[in-house]
Order: sequence, then C-alpha cells, then structure tokens
Amino acid sequence: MQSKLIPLALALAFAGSAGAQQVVKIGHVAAISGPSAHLGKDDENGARLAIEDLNAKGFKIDGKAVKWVLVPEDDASDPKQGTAAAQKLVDARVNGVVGHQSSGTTIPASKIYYDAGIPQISGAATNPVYTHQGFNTAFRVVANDSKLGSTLGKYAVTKLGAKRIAVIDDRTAYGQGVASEFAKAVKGPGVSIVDKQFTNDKATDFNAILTSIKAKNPDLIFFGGMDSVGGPLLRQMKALGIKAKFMGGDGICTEAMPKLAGNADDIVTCAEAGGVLAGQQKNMDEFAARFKKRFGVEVQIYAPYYYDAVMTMATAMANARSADPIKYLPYLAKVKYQGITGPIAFDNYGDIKDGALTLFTYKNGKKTLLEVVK
Ligand code: ABU
Repeated sequence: MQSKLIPLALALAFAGSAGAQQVVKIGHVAAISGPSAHLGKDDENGARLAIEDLNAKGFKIDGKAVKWVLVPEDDASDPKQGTAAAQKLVDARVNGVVGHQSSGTTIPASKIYYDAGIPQISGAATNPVYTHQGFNTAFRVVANDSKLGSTLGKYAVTKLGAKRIAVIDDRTAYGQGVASEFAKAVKGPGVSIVDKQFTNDKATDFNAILTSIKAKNPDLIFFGGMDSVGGPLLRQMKALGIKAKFMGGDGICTEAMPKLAGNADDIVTCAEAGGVLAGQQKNMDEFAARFKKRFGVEVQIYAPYYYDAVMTMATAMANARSADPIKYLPYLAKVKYQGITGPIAFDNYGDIKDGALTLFTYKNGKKTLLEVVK
C-alpha cells in the first residue's frame, strides 16, 4: 500500500476560493486531431453529455445553483501537446480534469495537475504508472494494463489454445506496456513467444515485420497499440495469408476496427478495460442510444466511462459541498458512485476498485461481447 504525497501548491493555488462557485469548469483532454481523433472525440462527447445532464438536472452544490462548463483541449496523443494542454487548463483554473486519453500524455500531464492540486480522472489511460507516482490527484475509472495484458494472455492460452504466439507493439507507453504484460502471462509449458516485433503509432506499412512473423508460423498475433495501426495491420496480415488469430487490448477494441481493418471478424479477440455485468447492460444500451441521438455517431469505446468520470467528480463535489479542489479531493478519494459502467470507488492508488474487463470479438462488422472477467 502506498502513501500519497500531499501537493504543496494545493493550498496556495486555491486559497481564497472558499464558498460556492456558480460556475464549475471541468477540463477534458484527448486526441481530437491525429489518428486517434475518433476515440478522443468519443471521450470528449461522453464528458459533454454528462455536463449537459448536470445542467439539465440543475445539479447543485451545497444547495446552490451551478453552471457546469466543459473546457475541451486537444493533445493529439503527443506528450508535449499533452503537458501544454494541461498547463492551459491549470491557468484556466478548472475545478477538475477528466482525461487524458493516451497513457503517453496522461502520465506527464498528471504531474502538472498534481502540482496545481487539481483532481484528474482518466477514463481511458491504462498504463499502471499513471496512478503509481504518488500523486493523490490521479484517478482512473478503467482497469489497467496489468489486468488487461494478464487476462488476455491467460485467455489466449486457455480459451483459444494458442501455442505459438507473436507479439507486436507500437512503442508507446500503452502499447509496449500491455504487450509486455501479455507476454508475461502467456509463458508456460507448451507455449512460446515465437517472435517479437515493434512498429510505431503512425506506421502504415507492416510488410517487413509481418514477413518475419509469417516465417515463424504463429497461431496467434498480439498487438499492443491503437486501432488506427491495428486495423491496417490486420488487413495486411490477411493479405499476406497469415492464418493466425489476432488479439489486442482496449486500443483496438473499438467500433471503428472493422472499417479500419477492411473486415474484423471472429479471428479478433480484444478487451475493453471495464466490465459491465448483465444487470448493468440496460443502462449501457440506453446511454449508447442517447449518445447516437445527440452526436449522430456510435459510441467507440470509452464515452460512457468519461460520462461516469464527470459524474463521479460532481458527486465528490456535492459530498464535499464544494467544488474547490482542496475541499473535494478527499471526498473523491472515498467516493462511491453507481455509474452507467458499474460501481465506482477508488483504491489507495486511485485505481478503480474491483476493476473488470469485457472481452469482445467481431461478428458481421459489429463488436460482439464474449464475456466479462472480474
Ligand atoms: N488504453 C488504451 C488507450 C489509451 C492508452 O492507455 O494509451
């Protein structure tokens, strides 16, 4: 169990801001441009829907009316843009931040929020480092890559019967991390990693690495990275006549994957870093329908988690009777919120307690549930 550091600047940054605020600003940062823009927009719109609901319901703090405002920023999944966006939100004196989307931007940005004493909840970044830096301002409402990689590794061996496994990652904090956790979990009698290759998060041509992998005759290829690379990788894998199954983490577990791959079918297994149990499914379906009506597009993956992140933050503010970060941060650490995605409470690191995963495949071009794993 790790003790959290107390941010020195916290008291100073918000000194004098006691009392009810009429305007509560929630920052959101994700990739709104670049290859993962469809996912960043998904997150942002999830947060936007929550803000609209809070305003529509007249959600008050300490009995006083509040105008809830979303302050959106784009980091393009670039660490430098991520820290610049974080500093912008600190300068704008937001009351809290939901984001970022990629682990590669979330981790460096978290230091900026911590120094400013601003609570941050990510609904997508899964690298364990984010919540293990001793920053008491860092929270996450999804499971992390240790859980993702190890669950997928066990599933590959025990359920899919994989023996000869090839691993590719995109060298990002997320892709490399989840691939490494996966590789640890598949080691065992009769199972071997026959090849390890890497690419990058902007690559489009995978001929060289796939040719190397094909020569090793794998029965399963695991990819650590996002759908913008995973889709074309799967397409080229099939074009080269590689018959292996294809597996990846939450980065490829999106509604866009079939389009990006040309066709994603039941050779694909992937995992969303959240687990919606049967009793919860109705809420998720209702959310998906509302989201489609409001924004005209399907949920990609993490929109409901960002919706819940905003609502969790608002609940902590209501419990604290204040949107002042210094006052509501302790309430956020011990919050209990029943979200669309399930019950939300945090452990001592700021990770979701009892985080679950949902395994998916694809059928007829649609993401199709396999099972929820606790
Ligand atoms: N969790 C997959 C996408 C975001 C990230 O962790 O980089």
